[in-house]
Amino acid sequence: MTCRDLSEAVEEGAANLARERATALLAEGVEAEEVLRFGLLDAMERVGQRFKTSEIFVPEVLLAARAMQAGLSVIEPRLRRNAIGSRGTLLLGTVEGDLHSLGKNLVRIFAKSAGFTVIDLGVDVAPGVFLDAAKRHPEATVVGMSALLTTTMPIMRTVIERFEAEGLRSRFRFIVGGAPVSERYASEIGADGFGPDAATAADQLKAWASEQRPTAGRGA
Ligand code: B1M
Repeated sequence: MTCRDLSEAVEEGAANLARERATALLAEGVEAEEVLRFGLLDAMERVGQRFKTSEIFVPEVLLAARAMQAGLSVIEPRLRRNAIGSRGTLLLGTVEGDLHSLGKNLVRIFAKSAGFTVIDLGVDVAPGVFLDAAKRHPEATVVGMSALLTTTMPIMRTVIERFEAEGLRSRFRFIVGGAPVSERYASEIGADGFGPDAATAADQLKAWASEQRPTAGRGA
């Protein structure tokens, strides 16, 4: 069994097979991070390319996403193995109008393994829902937003603006990510951090958690 076998199962949208192959790879001693990278993420990369060139369509992409999620659920406990006590609370969601969940789910897994409590608000999360969650969870200090569509990226700015308008901006740090999002865009919309991938996002969270929070010069 190789990661390539798993990757093919994901690409074909065979969820049960993906689950079986991910389980077999772990049983053979392959590291969960390797399974993630070469068995799951590579497959979705190819699926994206084939979707772009109209070789496959939404139903096939959806099946592949389900198969990836099946594989992810197998490796998740291994990725979380090193989790320690809570380092803080993250409010996480894919922004309004956007149904892409896999990247957001990966951020959840990596943040949890880094010791954070994650309030996962799901996908298609309206700015008001982020705000309500901020009010309901006074312990939360970070908001993480994922966007996969160029049309939904601007919602991330709206969320930050709404937090500013409600006087909540200074309590939070904002981290954003998703395939079309760049460091430059993150900075343009006033986010504090950008995650090119979920592991780097978790590193950023850890760095923030170990810092003394600045109290001046950061928004309302
Ligand atoms: Co959609 N889709 N999709 N899709 N889809 C893309 C994003 C697209 C690039 C495909 C393409 O054309 N090549 C394209 C967007 C083009 C654009 O905006 N310019 C696209 C489109 C057009 C659409 C629809 C409009 C298609 C249609 O209906 N005609 C539609 C929109 C629906 C909606 O959201 N309203 C749609 C639907 C879907 C499915 C539902 C079928 C399915 C999603 C299923 C699901 O998520 N449960 C789907 C999928 C799977 C994809 C592709 C193929 C794969 C995305 C993915 O999950 N990648 C994608 C092509 C691509 O991205 N190459 C595509 C794996 C995932 C782990 O990566 O989410 O990028 P990603 O996360 C990465 C990093 O970005 C980062 O960490 C992860 C790696 O560790 N990251 C963060 C992500 N969020 C982060 C947050 C952080 C930090 C890092 O901090 C908080």
